[in-house]
Amino acid sequence: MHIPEPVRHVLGWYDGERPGVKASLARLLMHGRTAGTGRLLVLPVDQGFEHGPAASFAPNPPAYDPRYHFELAIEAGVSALAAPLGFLAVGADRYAGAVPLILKANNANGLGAIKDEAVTATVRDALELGCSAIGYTIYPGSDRQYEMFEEVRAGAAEAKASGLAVVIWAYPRGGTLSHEGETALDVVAWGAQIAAQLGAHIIKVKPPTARIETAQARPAYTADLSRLEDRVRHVRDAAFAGRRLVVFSGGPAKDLDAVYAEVGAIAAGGGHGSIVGRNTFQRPRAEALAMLERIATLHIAAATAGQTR
Ligand code: FBP
Repeated sequence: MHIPEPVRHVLGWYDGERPGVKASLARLLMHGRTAGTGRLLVLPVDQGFEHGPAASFAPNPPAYDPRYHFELAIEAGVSALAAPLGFLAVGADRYAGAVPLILKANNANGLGAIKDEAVTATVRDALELGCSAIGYTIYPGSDRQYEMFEEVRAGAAEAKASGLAVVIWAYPRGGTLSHEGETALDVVAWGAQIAAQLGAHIIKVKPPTARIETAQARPAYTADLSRLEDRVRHVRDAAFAGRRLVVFSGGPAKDLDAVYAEVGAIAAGGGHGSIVGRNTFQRPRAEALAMLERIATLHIAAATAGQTR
């Protein structure tokens, strides 16, 4: 298969990494609608575990079935489907090879007060399911952050030794951090930096607001950061000057114009893609497919216009 220049360029950021890991990254970057552009579009479906089944799937009941998400991911042509072990195990055999998989190997739920995650799957599970990558969430700022960092570092090292790419969901929360502070620009950028330091190849963050949370960072933020695309560019810079793939999440379901405006700003700011769950699978299938197509188109257009780097 010919690997186009934008993908070779991205793979160059990971020089020194094992060939098997780079091949796994290439698999993600060469699959689906955004194939060859250096951008990613991921369908994450861990919300049943994290937010509960009814809150996640009742708006569109076919989505209770894990196979629904495999078929949505395949038909939409996303770069990868990301989900916990139980979910992936339902479809990995039947849909083997049809869409790259990311095993979400630690999980939390909203029932407890402590901001922590349990390790729920192993690197061996990921290999047996045929995954291209393994994913972990970190909660920078939480009272359990350092244990989480150690778990993720160990999991990432084992994954890389087995040729898997590593995705880190960087979600600052817990401890003394305010709710608004979780998505403050300096905090999101800090989370992205920590994920990069922990060895992530792909970093998943929430779109940052213009709020600056920490006193020590405030003097650094003198520019006008009222536009999301400029904030996205800053977060990308925080992840090793754009030398790590940074993708942005969708959040709770919102109206179509709001989704497209946000994705448009992410794409224009050089964000490397979108990872959008509830906004897609909580809508009827045809609407979800149309939405994913539009999101892909926005990223492809931005990449083609040379805004990737
Ligand atoms: P959504 O697009 O549905 O927000 O999914 C992206 C995601 O990262 C999921 O993987 C995860 O379950 C969810 O966001 C976490 O959301 P929250 O921060 O509200 O717990």
